[in-house]
Amino acid sequence: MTNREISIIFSRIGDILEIKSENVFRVRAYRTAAQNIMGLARELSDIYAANPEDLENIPGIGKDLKEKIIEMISTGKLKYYEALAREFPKGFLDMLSLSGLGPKKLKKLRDEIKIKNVDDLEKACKKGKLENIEGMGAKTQEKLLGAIEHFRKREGRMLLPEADEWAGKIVSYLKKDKNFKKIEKAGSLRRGKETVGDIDILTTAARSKKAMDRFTSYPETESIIAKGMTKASIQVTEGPQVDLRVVDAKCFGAALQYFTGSKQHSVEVRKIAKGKGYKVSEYGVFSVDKKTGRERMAAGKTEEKVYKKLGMEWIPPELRENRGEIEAAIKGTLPKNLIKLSDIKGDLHLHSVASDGNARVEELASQAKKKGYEYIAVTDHSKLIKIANGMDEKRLLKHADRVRKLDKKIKGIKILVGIEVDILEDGKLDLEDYALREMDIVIAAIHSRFALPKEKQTARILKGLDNKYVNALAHPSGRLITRRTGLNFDLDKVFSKAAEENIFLEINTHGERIDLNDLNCRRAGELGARFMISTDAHDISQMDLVKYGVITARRGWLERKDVLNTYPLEKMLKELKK
Ligand code: DGT
Ligand code: CA
Ligand code: CA
Repeated sequence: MTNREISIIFSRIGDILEIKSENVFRVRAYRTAAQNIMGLARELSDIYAANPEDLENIPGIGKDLKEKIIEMISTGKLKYYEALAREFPKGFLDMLSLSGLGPKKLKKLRDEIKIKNVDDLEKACKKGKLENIEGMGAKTQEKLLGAIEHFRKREGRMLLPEADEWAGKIVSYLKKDKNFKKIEKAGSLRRGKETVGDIDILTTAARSKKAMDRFTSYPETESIIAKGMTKASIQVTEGPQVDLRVVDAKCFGAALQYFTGSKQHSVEVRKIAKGKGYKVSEYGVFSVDKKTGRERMAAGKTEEKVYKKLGMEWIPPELRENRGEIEAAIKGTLPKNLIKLSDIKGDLHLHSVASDGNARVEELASQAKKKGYEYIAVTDHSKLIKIANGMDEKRLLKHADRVRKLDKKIKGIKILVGIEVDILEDGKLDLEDYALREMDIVIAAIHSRFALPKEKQTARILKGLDNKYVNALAHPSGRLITRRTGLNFDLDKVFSKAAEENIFLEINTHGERIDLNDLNCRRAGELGARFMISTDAHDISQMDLVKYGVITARRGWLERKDVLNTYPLEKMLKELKK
C-alpha cells in the first residue's frame, strides 16, 4: 500500500470516529497521523522494509498505529477499518468524499433527516430539506448538489498512473504464457485519459479458451464478472475491472481501432466509411457488393491499413476524442512531430532536501543521467511554504552556490539551480529580485488563497508573471483531480500573457496533478504559448511520471517544438535568458 492509501484510511477512521462521537483525542490522533504520512518523502513500505522499528520515529505514530501500518503494508487491508465501516449502511461513508461535507454535517444529516447515501442526499437537497437544519441552508444545498455531480462523474474511475500500473502488472502476467501472441492495451488507457474507468486489453492467442483460463486465474482476482470463449472480465481486488478480448490476427488492427475508441471518434470514423461505401466493425473494413450484398474484407490487420483504406493518416490514440482529428487526418494536417517521451531532454522542476524533497542534488543528478537526460533544474520552495521548509533569499543564494559547485564536480549532466517561488495574494513574488536574478530558472506558483474570486485571481497571476525574472508558471490551474477543482481565473488572459512574455506553462504530473490538462494545453497552444513538462518530483522515483505529462501534451496536440525541455541544452538556456 502506498502512503497515500494508508493516509486516506487513517483520515477516514478519524472521520468515522467523529461520526460515532468518540473521544476527540483519538479522532485527532488519526488525523495527525494521516497528515504526517501524506507529508513523508519516503514510502512507509520502504521504511518498514529497512527497519520496522523506524516507523515509530514518524511524528504522530505510536505503537498502535505502527502495528496498523504494518498490517496494511503486509496484508493490503486493515481489519479494524473494515469493522468500523461495516457499522454503517452501504454507501453512507461514500458521502465523506463529497467536498464540503465533513463528518459533523454528515452526522447531523443522518440524525435529523435519516440520510443513508448519496441518492438520499441528492433528493433531500432538491426538496430543500436541508434548509431547516441548523448551520445549513440553501447555499449548502446548492454546493452539495455540485459536489454530488462531481462525485458521480468520478465514481469508479481511477487515475491514469494507477490504471497504467495495474495494466502493466496484468500484461506481464499474461506475457509469461507463450499462448499469448500480441497483447495491447486499448480503451481510455491507451488514449491516455487522465482517469480510466476500466482497463481493456486485446490479444491474439493460439488457443482462445486457454487464454481465458489464464486471464481469469490472475492471482489478485476478486471475482470473475464474465467469461466466454473470446471475452472475459475480472474484478481485481481493490483494483480495476479488466476486460480481455482474444481476436483473430487478421483483424487485430480493426479490433484495436474499435476498442481504443473513443466511442465518439469511432462513430465519426464510421460515418466517413459509410460515405465511401465501406462498413467498419471490430472485425475489419468491408466493402459491400451492391448487387449481391456480399461483404469483402478490405482492411483489418493493422490500424494503419484501416485508417488508410478510409482515406486517413493513422491517428495517434491520444488524439482520438473527436476534437478535429478526423478532418486533420483526411487533410494530412495532423501534428507532424507530436511530442514523444524520447524527446524529453531534462526535468526542470525538481525538489531536493533543501526544501521538502527527499533526494539530495547528487541523487537527482544521477537518476537524471540514468534516464539519459542532458540537464535538470533543482527548484525548491520559497519561504512562504513553511511546512515545506521554503527558503528565504539568504538561504537560497547559499544553496545556489552549493548546487553550482556540485554542477562543476558532477560530469555528464548540466545541473541548473532555480526556485519555485510563490505568487502572493497581491501578485508580488515571495522573494526579492536580487535573489531571483541569480537563478537559472524561476518558476512562479500559487500555493495559497485558492478561493479568490475570478477577477482577483486573474489579476494576481498576471501581476506575478509581470516580474521579469519569471520563466515558467507551475501547475497553472491548481487543480487536484479528485480533491480540488482548481483556481478560478481567466485562462485565455493568462495563456496569452504567457505567450507574449515567453513564459512557459507547466504540465505538472506530481501527485494528483495533471496540470495543465489536455484541453488547456490545446487552448494555450492555439494562443501561442509554449510549455514545460515537469514532474515536480520530491523523490527520484517520481521522475518517471514524466510520461504522463507527455501523454497529456499529446492529447493537447503539442509538438516537440512547443515544449522547452525537448530542446538541447544551449537552445534551452537561450530561452531562459531574460
Ligand atoms: P472508460 O473505460 O470509461 O475509461 O472509457 P473507455 O473509452 O475505455 O470505454 P469502454 O471501456 O467502455 O470501452 C472501450 C472501447 O470500446 C471504447 O473506447 C470504444 C469501444 N466501445 C465500447 N462500447 C462501444 C459502443 O457502444 N460503440 C462504439 N462505437 N464503440 C464502443
Ligand atoms: Ca475502458
Ligand atoms: Ca471496457
